[in-house]
Amino acid sequence: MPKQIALITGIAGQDGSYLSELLLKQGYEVHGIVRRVSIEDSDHKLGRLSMFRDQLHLHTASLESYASIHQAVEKVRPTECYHLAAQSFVSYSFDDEFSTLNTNINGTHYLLAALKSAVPGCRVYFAGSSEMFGKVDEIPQTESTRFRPRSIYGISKVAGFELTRNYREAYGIHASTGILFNHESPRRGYEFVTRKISRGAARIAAGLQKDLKLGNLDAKRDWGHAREYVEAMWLMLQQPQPEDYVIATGETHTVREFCAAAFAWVGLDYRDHVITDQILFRPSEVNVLVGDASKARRQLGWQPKTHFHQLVREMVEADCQAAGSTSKLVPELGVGIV
Ligand code: F7E
Repeated sequence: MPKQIALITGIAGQDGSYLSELLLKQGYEVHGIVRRVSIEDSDHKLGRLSMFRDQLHLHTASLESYASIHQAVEKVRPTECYHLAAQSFVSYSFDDEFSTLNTNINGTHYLLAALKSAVPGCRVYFAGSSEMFGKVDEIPQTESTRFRPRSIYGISKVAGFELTRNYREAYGIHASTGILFNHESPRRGYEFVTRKISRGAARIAAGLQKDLKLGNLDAKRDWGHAREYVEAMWLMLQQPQPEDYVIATGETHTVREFCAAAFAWVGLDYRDHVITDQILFRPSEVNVLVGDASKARRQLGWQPKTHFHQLVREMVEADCQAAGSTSKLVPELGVGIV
């Protein structure tokens, strides 16, 4: 069998790090595109890759430059390409609409065009998002649910989805989109709500901070484990035909429930520490997301394994270790108080 060569954009992120590990284990030659600033500040920006960095091939390129993307693709000549890089923080997309659209839409277009020109046989994964569903038409959401995005980020992902579909239909590229619902882990960035909560609970328990400021506690999300979601990405590219798949747990919980569970693991009641701040509410919110991953189960043989409470526990325990506090493991509180 010819050597499998993977190219990952966004390799330094949560998903990129789990995906690299998975592909290295399977014997792939793994290449990643990173920004120049990441190399310059590698201890900090490439921290998630530190355990296996010597096994990776990193290339500097910018999603804002077609020339640099084309050059990287031409040099690596991948057999599989995973496009994970994006401005992925929804809140920020309200503050800087133009750069979010520019990076997320043009970046995807540049990559698809470069692959088509240099390695048209390369299989491509595009990281879609449940944010594309926005003001949802139906519950749960499936591959045929209408997209009604409620943020510039969601709009940029719908455009990326359509670009991917168009390259598949017009040029015969093996390109698939994973419509991934929220996926978390101890490697999640601190700006996302789950990590903000797990870290906040751990630091409060360690006496390092008193309160935690959050926005909308009533938003509902379908939270799974990122390590399992990258397996679905890989499975999509092993299929004979390129298609789009919803990847989700099928369970939804409020941000408030996440708080209750996380604080309970450190023996605290979130109501004594969580403060809501209007500034952290979004101008337009996605109120409820819950996905139906039956197609992925049927066609890819993929299904989620980590339950909500296990995920919360794993995140809180990791942050407790970092903060020097101990998880007191009192799940009953977390399940009970909301
Ligand atoms: O917010 C609410 C917030 O920023 C979740 C990204 O990976 O998943 C992620 O997008 C919910 C929202 O993730 C705070 O209003 C309350 O309702 O963790 P988040 P997200 O916006 O759902 C999708 C699938 C992606 O594709 C995205 O790239 O939590 N919330 N208080 C808060 N959110 C944040 N960040 N901070 C708060 O203080």
